[in-house]
Amino acid sequence: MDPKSIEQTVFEAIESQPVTDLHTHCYPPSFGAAPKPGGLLLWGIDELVTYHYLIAEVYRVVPASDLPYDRYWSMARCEQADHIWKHLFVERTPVSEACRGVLSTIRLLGLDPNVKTLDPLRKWFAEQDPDRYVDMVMKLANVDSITMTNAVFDDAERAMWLENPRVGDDPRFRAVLRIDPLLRDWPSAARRLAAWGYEVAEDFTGRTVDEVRRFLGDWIDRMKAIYVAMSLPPDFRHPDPDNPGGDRFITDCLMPVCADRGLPWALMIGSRLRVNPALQDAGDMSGKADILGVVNLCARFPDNRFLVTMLSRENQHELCVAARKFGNLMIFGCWWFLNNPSIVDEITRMRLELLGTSFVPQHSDARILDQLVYKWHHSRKVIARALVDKYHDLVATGFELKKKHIRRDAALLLRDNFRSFTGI
Ligand code: HDL
Ligand code: ZN
Repeated sequence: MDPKSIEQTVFEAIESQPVTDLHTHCYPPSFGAAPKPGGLLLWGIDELVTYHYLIAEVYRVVPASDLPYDRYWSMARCEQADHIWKHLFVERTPVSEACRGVLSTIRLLGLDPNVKTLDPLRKWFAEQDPDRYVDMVMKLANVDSITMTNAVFDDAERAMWLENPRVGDDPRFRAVLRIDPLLRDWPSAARRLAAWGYEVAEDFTGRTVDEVRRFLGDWIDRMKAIYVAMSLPPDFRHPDPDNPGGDRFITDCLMPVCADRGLPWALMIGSRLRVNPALQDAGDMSGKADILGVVNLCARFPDNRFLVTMLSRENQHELCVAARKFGNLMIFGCWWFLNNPSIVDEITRMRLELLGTSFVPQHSDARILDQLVYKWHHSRKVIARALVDKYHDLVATGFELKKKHIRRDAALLLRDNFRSFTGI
């Protein structure tokens, strides 16, 4: 292949390859769509502009001394959006990744990113039907399947599943059983399972093991979950002598159920929650974790599969090295505070050099449906650029790179590695 044609072939392959997005917080309209109170499908310009990343950023410009947090939280969504638009997009240059993302989405939808107020954009969104808008966004983002995050310990979402077990039956979406409290706070989680009718005791007496397994099986089946997920703090360890209940849960319940069903366990490690509680979802931060927890799990449970992403930039190289040691470990994404072009570039190049094409370079983590448009538009460009340089290095060895190789690699990285690791 002529080196000059590598760049064009790579960008074409990456742009045209449909993505299976392995981790988002998006929902189909069956879960209720904003602005319906309690609707879980968040979409449209006011949700996009008030995404919690932007709340954190606007509070750097207009401090709580000028706008008390509770005053902000009492504002209507459109008032919050107007406040953010004014201070981050009009009175300052929207150069941050979260700001740029909003503008990319507006432009790619064919709208004007230079409006001084949001009203013209609100008018266009008001004409959209949420269900058709899901199709429009998936087409623009070239995403063939959206993987949800279904938090069974969230009372509102659990009620929706209990009321209508088919609520997740939208072919554009796949479900994931999200169970953070079972490790983050086993005693409280055990009490809730007992309240839901499972014979579970905090000290694992009686039928606890069987009943926790029944709980997991009931919800994996109800949701048709394609994996089980947790976000874990930087101090996550396994084994963890300070969390004997959590260790028992992993060893006697979660691992046997996942192995029996062939489901991976996704660990998202490094989120230190609510360091600034007044910022609510915007108040979490990252922390460096100990990779040994991942290494011990992969070694102790060879029949289980682990999807792992870590939040600290400082953990990324050792996570790559751990993936070289365990075929049952699939590392994925540039999560949350790592989803910035400069860091996605660094991590992707390192992963290509250490793992070849045996990893999943990105997920969107979209919380607002419209974000799929910018998160994938931005990520594809960075991933393509890294691949171009790696292919140039490869061709310099005399290897005869062909277009079919590039297309195959794009499919592996953006869809097939995840699909084959989860068996979907
Ligand atoms: O725990 C998670 O899944 C994280 O992705 C959080 O939802 C986080 O608030 C987020 O939105 N990250 O992008
Ligand atoms: Zn997430």
